[in-house]
Amino acid sequence: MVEIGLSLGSNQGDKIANIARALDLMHAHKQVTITKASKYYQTEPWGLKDQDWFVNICALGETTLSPHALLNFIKETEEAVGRKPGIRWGPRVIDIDILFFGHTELEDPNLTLPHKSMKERAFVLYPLAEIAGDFTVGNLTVSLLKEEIMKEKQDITKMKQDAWSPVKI
Ligand code: PH2
Ligand code: MG
Ligand code: MG
Repeated sequence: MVEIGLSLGSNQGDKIANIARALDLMHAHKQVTITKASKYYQTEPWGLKDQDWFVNICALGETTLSPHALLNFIKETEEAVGRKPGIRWGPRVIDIDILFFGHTELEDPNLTLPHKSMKERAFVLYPLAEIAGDFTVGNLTVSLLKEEIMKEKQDITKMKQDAWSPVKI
């Protein structure tokens, strides 16, 4: 078992339902357990500004899959939730990114671990700090990285909706 960290986001359709469906599908896989999800956050678009706001969360889990097998399963899950090919940083029904895979460091054309841009993204660090503040990326904790990014005043609002919670059947 390896501990994994995920970032999920949606800015099309029923954003919360899309994220919850993705978590349900991942949790239903025999070799994946989603152990904890953050609350939902309403976040301003990052990268490509002229699009609808996003809902983002982070989740923690465990898997016996390899990093690339997990990535393939994530692509299948995104398709099952309704993702269509689109432009980089553009609107999407669902996006699931692997933030970390234990402390594995890996870089190839399909996958970089830990996630390359997570330190620059408030929409990742706010929800991640809620559930994994003590996790270290490089030699810095997620809490500290969040403190740093807070200075940039990106618009991130925690929503009232209850967090997704795991029910394994
Ligand atoms: N995802 C992107 C590009 N920009 N902005 C926010 N707020 N949230 C996202 O999940 C997001 C984004 C591409 O993956
Ligand atoms: Mg992404
Ligand atoms: Mg992605």
